[in-house]
Amino acid sequence: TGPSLAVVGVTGAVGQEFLSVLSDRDFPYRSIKMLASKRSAGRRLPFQDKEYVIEELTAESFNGVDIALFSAGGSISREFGPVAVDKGTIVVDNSSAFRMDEKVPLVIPEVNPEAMENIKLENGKGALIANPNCSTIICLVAATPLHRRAKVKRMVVSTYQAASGAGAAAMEELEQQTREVLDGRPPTCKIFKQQYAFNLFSHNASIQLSGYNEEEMKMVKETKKIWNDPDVKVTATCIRVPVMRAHAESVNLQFEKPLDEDTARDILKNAPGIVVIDDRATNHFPTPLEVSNKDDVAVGRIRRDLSQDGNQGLDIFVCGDQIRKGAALNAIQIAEMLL
Ligand code: 2RA
Repeated sequence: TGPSLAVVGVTGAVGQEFLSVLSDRDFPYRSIKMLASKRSAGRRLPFQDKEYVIEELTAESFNGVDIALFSAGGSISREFGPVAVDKGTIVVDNSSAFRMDEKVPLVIPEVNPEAMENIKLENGKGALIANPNCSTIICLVAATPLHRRAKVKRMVVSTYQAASGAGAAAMEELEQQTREVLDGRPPTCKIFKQQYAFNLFSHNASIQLSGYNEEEMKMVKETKKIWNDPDVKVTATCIRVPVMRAHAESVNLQFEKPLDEDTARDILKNAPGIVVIDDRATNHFPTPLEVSNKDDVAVGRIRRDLSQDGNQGLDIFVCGDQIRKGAALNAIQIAEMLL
């Protein structure tokens, strides 16, 4: 029983995390196909109690596939996503290719499950569902419960993004550079063209005419779509920091209605997908290491924004695993909603 699955981009950091999450959550698939580029085809891949052979991704790969999890970059999603949909497959796409397409639901299961309510496996019709950008997911898992209570008028986000967002190679290079720098050797800078170890820099996404980079504009546009609120004011500054696999984000929220910090803390403590780490006495707050390889987004530093009148504003600090909740877990939670 259960759907037939395909994992597209299975050798990448997110592809590998798809497999971990499918196992951890005992996802009830009846069959699974491991798909990757020609370069990886033929490699053996142990998974659960079987050994699979990685297959080259082709149009025929989706024959008989119920759900395909894509994380192989935007061009692969643009080329093969519609092909899979035409074969009756429901595609959950981790790339940015279709996120702003108004016909494509952009879904965080804890936040806007209603966006995909018309997509059903039993219809036998293909469909495409987009996974939001990792920094958007991590921010909105924390901000939405507060938004639902007091309606966010303006959100200011500063992100501290991990190497994993740029892929496994960036994680390897961060480790290599750190060793080189500590040994007094020149750092290898192939991925970001600048030293990453013991440094931080503006996110590597391209800068637009507005002066914002694409990563920042994803936060702005995806928030408006996910909250179905084109008028909410959002601005973001995205920074790459020398951390392996979890993003950290400082989030300032201005509300339409007053929301005091104790009420906010209670809301967050009872919200899905969140753990509150907010201990002022011991200065214990969320850290990337503490959330790495975990499902929950950690929220702390919950405090009234003293630059605003009354209880109209709140500052919080959020950490979340970029590969897990930021990508693979969110996509598989979407797939679980189809069961
Ligand atoms: C990053 N959000 O962290 C991107 C990954 N998709 O670079």
